[in-house]
Amino acid sequence: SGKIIINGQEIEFTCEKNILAVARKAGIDIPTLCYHPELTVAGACRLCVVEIERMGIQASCSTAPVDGMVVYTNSERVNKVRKMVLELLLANHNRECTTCDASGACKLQKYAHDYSIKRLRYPSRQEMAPMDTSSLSIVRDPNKCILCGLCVRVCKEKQGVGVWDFKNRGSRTEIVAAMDQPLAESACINCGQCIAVCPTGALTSNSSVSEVWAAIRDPRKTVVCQIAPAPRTALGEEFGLGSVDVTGKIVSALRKIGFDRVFDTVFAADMTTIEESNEFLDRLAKGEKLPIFTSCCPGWVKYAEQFHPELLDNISTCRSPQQMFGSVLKKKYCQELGIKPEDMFVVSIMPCTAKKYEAKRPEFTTAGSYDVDAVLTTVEAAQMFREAGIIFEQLPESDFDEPMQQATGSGVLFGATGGVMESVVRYVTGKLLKTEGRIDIEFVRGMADTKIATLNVGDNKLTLAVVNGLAAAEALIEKIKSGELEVHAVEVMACPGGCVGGGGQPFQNDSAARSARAKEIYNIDTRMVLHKAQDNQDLNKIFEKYWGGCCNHDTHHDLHTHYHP
Ligand code: HC0
Ligand code: SF4
Repeated sequence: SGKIIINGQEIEFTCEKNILAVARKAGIDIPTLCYHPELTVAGACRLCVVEIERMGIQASCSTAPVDGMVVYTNSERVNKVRKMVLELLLANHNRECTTCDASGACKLQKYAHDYSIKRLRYPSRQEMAPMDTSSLSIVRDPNKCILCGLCVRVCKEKQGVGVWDFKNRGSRTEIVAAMDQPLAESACINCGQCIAVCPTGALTSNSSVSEVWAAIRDPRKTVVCQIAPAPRTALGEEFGLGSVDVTGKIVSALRKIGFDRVFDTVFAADMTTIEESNEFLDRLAKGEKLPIFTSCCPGWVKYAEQFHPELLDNISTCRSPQQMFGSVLKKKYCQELGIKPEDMFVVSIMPCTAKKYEAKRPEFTTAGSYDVDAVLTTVEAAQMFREAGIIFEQLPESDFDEPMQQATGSGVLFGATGGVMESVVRYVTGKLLKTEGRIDIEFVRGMADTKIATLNVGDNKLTLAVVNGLAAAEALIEKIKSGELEVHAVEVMACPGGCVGGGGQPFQNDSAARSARAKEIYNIDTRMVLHKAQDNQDLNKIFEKYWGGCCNHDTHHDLHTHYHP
């Protein structure tokens, strides 16, 4: 600890690792492209340079504060270097901002404005390299890559997957997917965390917007939408409303743009809670296939298929809420409406790019038609609303459609890390101990990447673990396999903070944004009337009407699946 002087202002530092963090703490921003507070420091882009007395120009991300240091963040020399860095990057960049999905969210675009870059002294790049559109989830445009390496680091450090890497050196340096293959052929789990950290439009979601417009405009199609838990506290950010609950406005907007029915994925999350909790209780009674792992994150499921085939029997056979709802709509609700599965077009709004991949898994079809036809990310949904001229901020709130209208707070919790576990615990305690009302399970909450606790539920002493980020999941799996840790159930979500931090959520997708979204998820739960899945009366009626009850042979057929290595 000590004090440094930044721009004449004395600032104390304690545990900050670099000058950049000290400055930002004091309310002085320094531009960065290759820096991310949650990843290792690369010091590659040189945009964060500052001038330090007796040390000259230094990168503030990789220079530690030393007591007595005198730093200038905005001197003439500093700005000259920054402008040159920006000009060099722009010279080698496809600058078609008007057609770029990242326009408005791009840091290179922002800094070019901030630093008044008007005319480039360097010729612009002539040859364009082909885009990689092979993946259902992620599109990569190499012409917009600035080689910051954040995608390389997030995939390696947070997910332990390591799909992206540098190739060649010097001016021929590029970033490629493993073995220089198309992304779809790699071990990519589709989580989109590389999109979330990419400062430019080099990585974006594989948009389903035009496909959805086409279905809405097709008179033969009944278009149905479901909305996941996490987008409801993030979509408002796209319209300047902050991380507040905008569920009712999203429903209104979807009706306005032409959806025939609008449902809540939370209804299906309650369904998942009931099916999965009973599967868990059954395995506990038999003492088999424990610990049970959750199955709702398709990033995690693909990771397990590729790297832990020995665990596939432990993963819950439940389909994710997205796919349970798709199955209900295409197998049952279609019949009720008297239409064929191929004449219904099911769209889901998800915080997630991996859900695009999940929807196209061959397991999840009905009579040759996908149970979920298209997945829009939160960002893509907002784009459609803007395109339709909807003034989102001013929309009134609407309710979801019947007969699958009710939802419980526990289902909403699915959107934050720990939420699936909390829902299961609420269901199990409600069932075994006949408890009424809401029970909050505090240990599962919060943004730590690993949370473990032992709870007494009736005669059962249950050790439960919640992880987010697959590197954290990998560490936990190693402890379980070595016998160091004995657990009964594990919730795994690939993204930091769970789905609130998904790869399809608005920028800035940083820890502050994730915490704000998660906080509102818990606020929604407290405001709702029902808090455990078994209290959802619409759901109980649907279970009765379609399958003669829950957790039986027929629900197993329609709502569960099997995973293969
Ligand atoms: Fe999630 Fe889900 S909670 S995975 O994070 O389980 O995407 O929001 O929709 O399916 O419900 C994502 C979010 C979902 C599903 C639910 C689960
Ligand atoms: Fe998708 Fe959620 Fe899994 Fe991230 S944690 S990959 S948003 S399901």
